[in-house]
Amino acid sequence: MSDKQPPAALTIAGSDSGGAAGLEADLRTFLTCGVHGLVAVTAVTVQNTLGVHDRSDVPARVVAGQIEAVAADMGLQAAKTGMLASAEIIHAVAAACDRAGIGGTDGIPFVVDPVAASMHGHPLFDDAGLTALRDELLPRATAVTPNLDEVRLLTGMEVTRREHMPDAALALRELGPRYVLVKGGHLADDPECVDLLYDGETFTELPGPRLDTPHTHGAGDAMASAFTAGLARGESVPDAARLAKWYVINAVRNSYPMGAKVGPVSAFWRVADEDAQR
Ligand code: PXL
Repeated sequence: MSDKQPPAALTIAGSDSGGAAGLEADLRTFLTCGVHGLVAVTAVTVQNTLGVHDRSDVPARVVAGQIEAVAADMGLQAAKTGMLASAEIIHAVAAACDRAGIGGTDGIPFVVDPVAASMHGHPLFDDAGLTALRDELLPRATAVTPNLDEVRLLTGMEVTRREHMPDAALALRELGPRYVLVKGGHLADDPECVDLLYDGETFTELPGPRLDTPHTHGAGDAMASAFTAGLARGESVPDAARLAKWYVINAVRNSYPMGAKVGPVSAFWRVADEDAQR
């Protein structure tokens, strides 16, 4: 036994039976960033690389119960959201986070990844969910981490060039988060993959290469959970964002084919070769 307690982070997210995205990606990322993973499951998806075939949402009361139970007894240093499934679950998450001291000005750092659709385009919540996320979670967020589709859903702004990203960050910050991290991965014509961090005063670019692989399932989840892990370890928001960018570049660089379509990003590169056996 070790007396040393690792930092802990909570993911409030859905399960991906394919193990590429969702809470499975979050837990793997937390582990490989040295952080104990706590979970509040919001939904179970029936999923493979061909799509999301079915899903069952967890009752809102049970989602809130998981958050409060782990916060009350085990303690956590950061939290994140992924798939939130419905407006009802989002109301319950917001109330549970208030009770658990997650988010807000002096609360536990809280990363809101505004996951709106699966990578196959299946909605992971509806319009009421989007409104609830915008009105109830963004004002509590330490940071929000949208891709450009999510920027459009949240602000109505169409970002088609890197130069548009600062305006999108300004608009998102008006919705209440302390920091905005806009991800440039969806700018297919951009030769690089640059993300932008904004704190209300300063824009910080997080540079990265555009990697030539179709296998990117779970990249957004890996980035948001590495960011959350950095915060749980006590890093500043800009340092945690840089860690997340480094982590996701390596995760995509080491991604692998599986199934008929888009394969998962990797965490094997964080594990010793003899353990990973690949
Ligand atoms: O990558 C976003 C995401 C989050 N959570 C679940 C998902 C997906 C994408 O497929 O299935 C459960």
